[in-house]
Amino acid sequence: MYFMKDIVRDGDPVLRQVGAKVQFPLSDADKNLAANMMEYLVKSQDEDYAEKHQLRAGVGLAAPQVGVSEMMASVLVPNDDDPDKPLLKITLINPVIVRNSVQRAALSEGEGCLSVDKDVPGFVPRADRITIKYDDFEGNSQTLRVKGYPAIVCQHEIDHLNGHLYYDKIDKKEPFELDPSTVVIS
Ligand code: K2U
Ligand code: NI
Repeated sequence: MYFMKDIVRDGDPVLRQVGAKVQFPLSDADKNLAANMMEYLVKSQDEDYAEKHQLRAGVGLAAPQVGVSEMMASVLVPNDDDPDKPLLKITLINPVIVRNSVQRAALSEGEGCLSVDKDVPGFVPRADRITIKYDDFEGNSQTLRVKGYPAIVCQHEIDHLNGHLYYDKIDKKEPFELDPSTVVIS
């Protein structure tokens, strides 16, 4: 299980590296990495456990954020209507975004990051719909199409694998300026 002490913070060079491709068959270390990252997300969304262990809630966690410079990220987007059926629960291995919609989207509250302690205000414009090619645990290539909030989360995590942080995308001069066609997600 990871705790906040295990989360690498902004300034550590690992967050600015491009992760290494994950090799198959998966090593035991990579299987454990995937399990531990997803476990963090599950436990961080359990209010009692998160409070007891001082976990920041997360809907995504990328391997570089726990100091492993590899192309692997976990995503757990809860479904407010049915806690037992998350909107998206997936481990993305070697993910590549192969299609981006022209339509942009941004979260109305901006973004945060478990690896960035400071609050960086501003909109983070991203694609509203994406197609991701990734490898599953057996090394088979899979395709995932997501839109809206799950797409925002996947892009945030895939950015981590390529050494990018959310505030890189905030317009420094006009942080709250958005193209009028951008979908604002609350
Ligand atoms: O990668 C991380 O640091 C995890 C982020 C993921 C994130 C995705 C999209 C937009 C913002 C952040 C954490 O989940 S940040 C905390 C959080 C928790 C619940 C909902 C939104 C953000
Ligand atoms: Ni992050």
